[in-house]
Amino acid sequence: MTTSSPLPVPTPAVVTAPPAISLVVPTFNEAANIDELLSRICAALPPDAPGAGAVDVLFVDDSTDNTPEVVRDAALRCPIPVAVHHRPEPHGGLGGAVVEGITRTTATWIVVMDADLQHPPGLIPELIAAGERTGAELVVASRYADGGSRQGLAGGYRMLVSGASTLVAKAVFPRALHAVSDPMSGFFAIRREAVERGLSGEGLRPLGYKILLELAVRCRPRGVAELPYEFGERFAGESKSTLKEGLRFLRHLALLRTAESRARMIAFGLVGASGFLPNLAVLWLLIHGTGMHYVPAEIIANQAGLLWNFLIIDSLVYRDHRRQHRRSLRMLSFGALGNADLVVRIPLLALLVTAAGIPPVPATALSLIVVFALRFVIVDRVLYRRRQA
Ligand SMILES: Nc1nc2c(ncn2[C@@H]2O[C@H](COP(=O)(O)OP(=O)(O)O)[C@@H](O)[C@H]2O)c(=O)[nH]1
Ligand SMILES: [Mg+2]
Repeated sequence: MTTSSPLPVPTPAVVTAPPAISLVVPTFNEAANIDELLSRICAALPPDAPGAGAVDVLFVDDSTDNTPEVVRDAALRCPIPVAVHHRPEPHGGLGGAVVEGITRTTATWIVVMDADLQHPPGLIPELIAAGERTGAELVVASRYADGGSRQGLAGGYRMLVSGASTLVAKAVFPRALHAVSDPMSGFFAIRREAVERGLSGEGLRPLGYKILLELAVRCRPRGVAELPYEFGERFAGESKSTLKEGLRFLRHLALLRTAESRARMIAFGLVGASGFLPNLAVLWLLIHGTGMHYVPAEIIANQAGLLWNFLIIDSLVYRDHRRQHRRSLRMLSFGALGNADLVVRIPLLALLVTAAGIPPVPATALSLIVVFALRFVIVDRVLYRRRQA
């Protein structure tokens, strides 16, 4: 940089309150880690530091040991508010605990971290700063980003399982996890707006350990940032992760994946069914208004239904999956497919009218329903096939 560059024009000071942060810490028999964890959290987020925002900590506990008492005792010595919610029933395991914790907090930013100090509390201010700086709704502390490490994973077997499940998750959700190098991370910060989007959509139903996967897929955070970190050794106690967790993870993936296409199928069905109305209305007008024969009338009326379907499906259902950039070309492909079904529908219609004696308008309605199922399969599988990352 040269010294002759002009002085920057001072920007007017914008006074914004520092964002409030709620830490959500799931615990299962972590009594021996609580003191150390809280003292490191307080060192990382001193409440009296200049510009410090409000911070609170919520432990969501499913322990069978005295972890809740240890937390309450340590809270008395802690300068930031600390609460513990012991769940009578451990619904959804670790993931369920985190969701329950999130819904019990109110801060703008929610930070989720483990209690065993494998997640360094010193990184929390950087997670929030990265989110504020970039505007990202999700900031992931990543073992796989450049500069990160997973040396705290006990042994080659756990390393292999972690690496393999990361690859599988990214292959199953190439778009949702595109910017997330460590979707198995249990250490991240997420803005409340993003979580609320997930809660108000299909809801959050994590199974077991992979809560970030659940949030990244169901909340679709707008903007993701990552910070590398070193996944440390457990401070005390034992890992609760088991082989059963691995099987749960696969079930979780399958549930998330099918929930997504199920939702699309429902949206597609509703839009398609609503397209019957313009189709049948135009058909009725042509037959009864102009005396046109029902076959050419339906060929014309079909265009009205297709145009209606295309506009809604293209702008709402598949807006994030467009493979063809030009709208006119997408419309032509959609129209070609939509009219191709006339090859099946017109003979079917003629059969219904002439052989079964059904009047043209209800016969058309019936033919639309029959061909509708077929159309979904073709559009969903061919025209809007998911782009691979
Ligand atoms: N509330 C709750 N916390 C859990 C449960 N299982 C694990 N945890 C906590 O989740 C965090 C991560 O668990 P850990 O055993 O360290 O998993 P690992 O790091 O993958 O070996 C720790 O803080 C655990 O105490 C559970 O069923 N309920
Ligand atoms: Mg751990």
